[in-house]
Parts: sequence; structure tokens; C-alpha cells
Amino acid sequence: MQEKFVQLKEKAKAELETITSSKVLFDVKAKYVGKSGEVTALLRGMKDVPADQRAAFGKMVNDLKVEISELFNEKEVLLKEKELQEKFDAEKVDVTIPASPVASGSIHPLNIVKNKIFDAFCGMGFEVFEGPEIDTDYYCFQALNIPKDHPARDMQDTFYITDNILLRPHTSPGQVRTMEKKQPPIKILSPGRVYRADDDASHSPMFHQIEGLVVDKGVSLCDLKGLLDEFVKIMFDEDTKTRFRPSYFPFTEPSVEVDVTCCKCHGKGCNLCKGTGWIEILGAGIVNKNVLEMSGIDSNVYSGLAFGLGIERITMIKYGISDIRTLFENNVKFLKQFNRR
Ligand code: FA5
Repeated sequence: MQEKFVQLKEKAKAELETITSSKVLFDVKAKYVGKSGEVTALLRGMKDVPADQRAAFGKMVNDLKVEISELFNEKEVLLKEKELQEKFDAEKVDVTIPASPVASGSIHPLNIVKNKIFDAFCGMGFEVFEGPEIDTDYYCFQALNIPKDHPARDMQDTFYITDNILLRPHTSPGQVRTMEKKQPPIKILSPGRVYRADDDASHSPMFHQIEGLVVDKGVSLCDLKGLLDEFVKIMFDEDTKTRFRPSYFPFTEPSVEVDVTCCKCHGKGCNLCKGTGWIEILGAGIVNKNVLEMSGIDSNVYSGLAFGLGIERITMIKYGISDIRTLFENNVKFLKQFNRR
């Protein structure tokens, strides 16, 4: 019997040598000292042992169980340490490796320019009012002194949804909607998308305008000139000058087209300004008395100035962009140039 115990211990030791993982170790340990293990099975032979030797036999089996369990426990500690070390090695982070570059977005040039225009005018006390993109004939034309069959309606080739509902061709309806809601003093910007049946290198069927409106007592063309002079200095540079050319808009009287000195040649004449030294940036004028009256403002007490500029036009002038379509193609190579980093 003694020999059998020694053999079992040697067998367990030999098997232990071959084990390399704690998971396998657990199973092998059970094979020897678990409930149905080989050592436990020895106790089943107790009935064949003479009664006076049973206590000694039981003690020997228990001692063997303890010895083999200890061998397994020692190995388990070693294996667990080894496995933990392997896990650490596998998860090791080299903090000295340079980080991979993170692709960052950039603000679209139209938004850069829009924000700059807002900053310029909001700094002069303007508030922002947004009107609807789909509007009625009344707000887009009639209330702006452009009755049905007025030849000025040809000035904007309009996208009609029904006879009365259309995609607004300009942001000037913002003037009317503001004046209907608010009595002077009024000083607002009305930005947004506008739509016209136009399509070439400098005209897009969808583009962005910003309308400006000031209504108060004694507002004159001088105020318009002073306001726009200040604006172009902020928008372009200190040396930029404006000039007014007589023009016609049914909703302003007098009306002007406003030019600025070319930001590329500073007035000398170049390909950007077609040799004139000047570039047109917006339409403006003194609000027609009919428009004030139709919106419920007493034109004998108040007068107003208004202007409407195209954000694409100013962006193209500012950044020397020759084709308006590049602003809508979302070509990442083009847009990346405006990344401020
Ligand atoms: C108007 O739209 C007037 N409502 C502006 C105005 C407001 C005048 C208040 C007086 C008082 P105009 O059609 O000129 O005006 O357009 C204004 C600006 O929009 C132009 O100077 C130009 O910069 C821009 N623009 C016009 N059509 C297009 C187009 N198809 N694509 C891109 N920009 C355009």
C-alpha cells in the first residue's frame, strides 16, 4: 500500500511538470484530489483495511492529499505570476511612439465670411432676424413695391412653387417682415439662402445673401455711405474705399450699386477687376416710402436705408476664387486651405 501511495505522488509530480497553464492545472488537480480524484478513491478501499489499521490508513490518505494539494498550489502561484506577466507584456503601451495625426475639419469659407460680416455689423449694433426660405409673392415682391406685371420681376428669374408661393429670390422680404413686427428704431441683418434661375461661373441657382436694414428718424444716404465705408474696412482692409453708382431697385429710392477698390490691385487695375480698379459688392439705397407705408411705418416721420450683399461674391473677392461652383463642391483639398491651424 505504501508503495502505491509513493507511485501516486510520483505520477502527480511528473504530470505537474508538464503543465503550463493554470486552467489545465485546475483540471489535473481535480483528477487527483477532487471529489472523484484518484487520492479520494483510495478512501473507498478503507472497508478492506483491517479495523485496527483504518485510522492509520485514513491519516496516510489525508497526508497524501495535503502533500499533492500543496504541490499543485505552489505550481499554481508560479503559473499565475507567469500568466499575469505575459498579459502585461501583451498590453504594454509605448508612450514614446508619436500619436497618429487626427484629421480635423475646418470652417467653410462661406461661414468664415458670414461670421466676419455678422461681427462687423453686430459690432455696430445690428440684430439678426431670419425669414423663411419659402415665401409668398406678397413678401418677395408686392410689399417691396414690385406689383404683379412690374418689369422689375424679370430682374430675378424666380423659382415658383405655386402662383403665390416661391423660393425667395432675395433676402429683402426680411425687411418687410421686420417692419411689420417692430416700430423704429430698427437695425437688423437678415441672412439666408436665396434661389434664382442663374448658373455660370459667378452665379449660382442657390446662394446666400445678407440684407441690412436701418429705420429711424433722419436716416440718409450719408449714413449708408458711412456704414458701408466702415464695413469694407473691417471686411477687407483699412485702405479699401467704396463708391456709389446710381442704380435701380423698386424698393429703394435712390438706389445704388456699391463698388469697392479691388483688393488684389488696390485700384490700379488687374484681371480680377477687369482693369477698372473697382469691384461691385452689393446693392443698396434709401428705403422707398411706399415700402415703409405698406409695412405700417410713417414715412413722414421715419426714413430707412437698406442693402443686400451676396456672401459668395464677397468670399470670391476676398480669397481670389474664380468659379462660384468650387464653394459648393465640398472638395476636401479646397476646403483644407481654410483650416485655421
Ligand atoms: C438684390 O437682390 C437686392 N435685393 C439687394 C438690395 C437690398 C438692394 C436692399 C437694395 C436694398 P441683386 O440682385 O443685385 O440685389 O443681388 C445682390 C447681390 O447678390 C449681388 O451683388 C451679388 O453679389 C449677389 N448675387 C446675385 N445673383 C447671384 C447669383 N445667382 N449667384 C451668386 N450671387 C448672386
